[in-house]
Amino acid sequence: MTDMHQQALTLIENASDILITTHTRPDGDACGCVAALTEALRGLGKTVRPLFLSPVPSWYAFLFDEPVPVLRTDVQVEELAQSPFGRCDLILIVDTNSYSQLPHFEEHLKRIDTPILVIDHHVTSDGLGTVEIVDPTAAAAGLVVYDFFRAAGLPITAKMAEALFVAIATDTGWFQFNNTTSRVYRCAADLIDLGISPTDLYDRLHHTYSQARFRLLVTMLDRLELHLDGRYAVQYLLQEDFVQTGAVYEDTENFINECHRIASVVVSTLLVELKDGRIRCSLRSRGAVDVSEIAARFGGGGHKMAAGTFLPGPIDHARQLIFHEVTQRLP
Ligand SMILES: [Mn+2]
Repeated sequence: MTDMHQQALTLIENASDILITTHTRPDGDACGCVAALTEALRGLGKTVRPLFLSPVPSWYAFLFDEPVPVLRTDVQVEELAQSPFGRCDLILIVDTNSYSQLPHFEEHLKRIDTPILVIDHHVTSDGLGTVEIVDPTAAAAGLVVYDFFRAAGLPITAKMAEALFVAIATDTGWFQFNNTTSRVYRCAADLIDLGISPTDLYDRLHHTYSQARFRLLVTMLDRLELHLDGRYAVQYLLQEDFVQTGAVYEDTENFINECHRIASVVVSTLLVELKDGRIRCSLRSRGAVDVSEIAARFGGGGHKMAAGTFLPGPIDHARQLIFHEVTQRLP
């Protein structure tokens, strides 16, 4: 066990009531890690209170025994300290280490002096943790969590294995992205040996679109623009698209990857107009361009191949901002 793992375990052993949270707009890695850690720490006899900062996509709900409370929907930020969440003596933050990824919860964090354990795989960091297990070489936070469970000798139940598999499979694009190392496959193989079915999980996550979600995808694809000799793909969704299709923001997860079926596409963006008028910008790269640099220019972050940020609206303005950055990097 590394020093880092030992310190994390000591922090957990000394706690009795643990709040677990993750970044806003939780993806499969975030949801899987929260589910696996919740189960693991309950197995150690701890009171564990998972909390999401924005709604969980419906297709990840099966990972949780009961609905997980969402900040500002089920509990207000000002009420957190007086609520049962205020009783926690350890806060566990997984799959991020940045204030910008913890909107509103950030205010709570800055008011309290509860110890914080961070488990993450991002390079971008505000150093939030009292103790941090951060491994930027890991393809998913799920891998970092898995290594911690193994190092600490914590048993991995079938339910935890399922959650970790979802975490690892989604952050590697179901073993397609170039972060899919032998370490990823070894971990996945071990999780399969613990009794999970990758086929069942794939069906559950990828063949369960609502009609509204599929119509939203069609709208986005219909608007695809290719620039710079087809190397840069631009896609966008407006608020009216959500109204017309009946889809919700969470439905856009993974939409950006669709255009990478086109051989010429090196960089892509998906711009989504939010209810407050801001634009959520997601970026993907096939490697020649480090999109985390582009996101960082606007206060966002991520990885070389996948990053995101918020931009001021309207959509056309946001398109120009990103186009300018991409042009400079894709001469
Ligand atoms: Mn992740």
